[in-house]
Amino acid sequence: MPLPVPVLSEGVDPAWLPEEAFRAVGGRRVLIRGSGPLVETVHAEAAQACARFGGSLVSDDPDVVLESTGEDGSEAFTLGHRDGRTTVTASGGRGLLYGFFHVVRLGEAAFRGERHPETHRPAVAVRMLDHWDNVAVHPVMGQVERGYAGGSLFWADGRARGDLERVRAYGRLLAACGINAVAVNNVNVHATEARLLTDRIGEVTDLAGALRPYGIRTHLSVTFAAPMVLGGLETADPLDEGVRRWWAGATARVYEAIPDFGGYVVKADSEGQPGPFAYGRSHADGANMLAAALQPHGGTVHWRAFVYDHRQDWRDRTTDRARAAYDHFVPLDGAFAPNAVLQVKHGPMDFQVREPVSPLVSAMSHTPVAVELQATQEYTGQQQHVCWLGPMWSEVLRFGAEDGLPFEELVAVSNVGDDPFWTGHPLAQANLYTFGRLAWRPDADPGAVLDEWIGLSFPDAPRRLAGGLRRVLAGSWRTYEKYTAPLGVGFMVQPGHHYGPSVDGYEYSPWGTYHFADRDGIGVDRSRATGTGYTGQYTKPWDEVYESPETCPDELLLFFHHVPYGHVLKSGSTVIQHIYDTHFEGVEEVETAREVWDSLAGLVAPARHARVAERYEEQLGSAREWRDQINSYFFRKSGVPDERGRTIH
Ligand code: GCV
Repeated sequence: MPLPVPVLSEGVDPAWLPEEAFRAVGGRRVLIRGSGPLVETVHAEAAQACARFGGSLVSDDPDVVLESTGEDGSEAFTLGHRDGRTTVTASGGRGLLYGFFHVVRLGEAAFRGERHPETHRPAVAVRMLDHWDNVAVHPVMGQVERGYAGGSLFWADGRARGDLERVRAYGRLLAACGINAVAVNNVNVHATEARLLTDRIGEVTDLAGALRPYGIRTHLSVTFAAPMVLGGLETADPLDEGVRRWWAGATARVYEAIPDFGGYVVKADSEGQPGPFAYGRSHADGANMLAAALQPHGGTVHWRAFVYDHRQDWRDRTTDRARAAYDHFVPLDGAFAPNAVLQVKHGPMDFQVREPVSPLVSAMSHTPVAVELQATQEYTGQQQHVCWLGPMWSEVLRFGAEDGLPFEELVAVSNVGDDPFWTGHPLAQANLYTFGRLAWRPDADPGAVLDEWIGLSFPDAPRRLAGGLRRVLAGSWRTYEKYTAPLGVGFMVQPGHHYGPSVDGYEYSPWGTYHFADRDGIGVDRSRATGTGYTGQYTKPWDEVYESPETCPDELLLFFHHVPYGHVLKSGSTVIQHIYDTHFEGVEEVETAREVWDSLAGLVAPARHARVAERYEEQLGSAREWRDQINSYFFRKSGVPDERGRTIH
């Protein structure tokens, strides 16, 4: 018997799968052919849609045929429409599931006109969300580290949730946007969470069972020190035979419980997490030990490249955090096992609103690379501010992709929690959806993805609503960029929680994130000629483009160069005037967006409208704070007045 489609409890938002989204398929005669668990999921979906909209599951004369011809793991499907009949064919249940949701996305368009058979397949095989969820509430980081959407979806009251209906519904949402893997716990693995690998694996098994019917594989973050903290060994040295045996045994037991387990995610030698450096071993030694344990079972280790000195002396101008990941990992290219994937943050620092693409992404030609994006808005307004990240991610994913993608997999840090809107800010759902769709097709037009999200989440939206949603979301990333840290310099946030402005918050700290503003100028000199040499990590043409302030794109100028306030940008404005102008404009844009949102009252469900309206109040207050602190700071430092004479405090 297929499992029924998950039911949302009262008050939980259906996100991009409201019932109405199934109207077109549900009103038709649907024939399903094939067998296997994911075909059963499609069966349950189609049956529910038909029951709701008057169609039926039939054995002849269908309007739509959904056919799986085998039981392989391929995710591809072929869609066609001929002589009034729509066909979706796949060689296994996974492909059929994605084909079914594609038909849902197309709505009536799937059933009109002639459509030559077109095959759709994802550009990358693993499209994963990392949840930074703790099982036990952490005294500083709470239940979800950098989580802005309530508690964890997976963990409550110190254990895996008993009622997994919401987790099943989550799996369904993820499948409908193309995501196929989830890591269920934080990469900072604390004592309680470490045990998920061993005596608490049963809880992970339950979560995996809830996600599996929608084609989601479950992964686990593990601590490198597990052989010591869980196994009682005296060392976690990756070349020690006892340690290797311990991992092999622990991993075999995980696979007994979860035969399709995806593998491990590891943050090692990073921000205090244990790692191979303690034993004089390399990160390849560490990753390969885990890869060897996973290999017989078909699993993968995602080894994070976020390795840098977080105890830096701010007086030391020779150490550049931006260089760290490349410097650590490029010498190891070719040394990693085939099932060890290097997981690289998209920028060299840490998910700032504007960073160059990490040069490490395309430097590892003999190592599988996963690019890590951050859907949770740690530095981009914490789901209080509207900041749709589609255009930024699209720029990242297109960078260096002219002759094929320079990476093999995509990961995002999840922005979801147990909040009724899933993402705290209802409009932040668009980020999750966009990640899934761009992971499937990194060259997709993000604007088209946004329209798709609007179409699904607000079915039958009048033009004014669809237009309004587009207006408040489409430019929101650039708006956020305007009123926060300027020209790629980054940070300037309140230390610790990272919300709101504090220009010098990290300036004299050990974290390696400095702007070096003085009375004459601002920015970090990362040139080869006079700076830290970071520009030398890029290949042509970027090593040259970034090297000179004359060719460096304006939006990254202060990331790469220290320039006087009077430096003239390509836009024709000086740096200081640009800072003033963008900060005034950014706030004005939030004011306009808030008005647009207000004008949509009556067109959006009241609870959703109210939640967004509340957050606009917060966003506007915060944006004004950013504007005033940044403008005042730079006015006081530079003494240069605003040429338009606006109020600066
Ligand atoms: C999970 C940043 C965040 C940390 C996070 C870390 C990481 O430093 O502030 O909360 O830890 O990145 O990506 O590992």
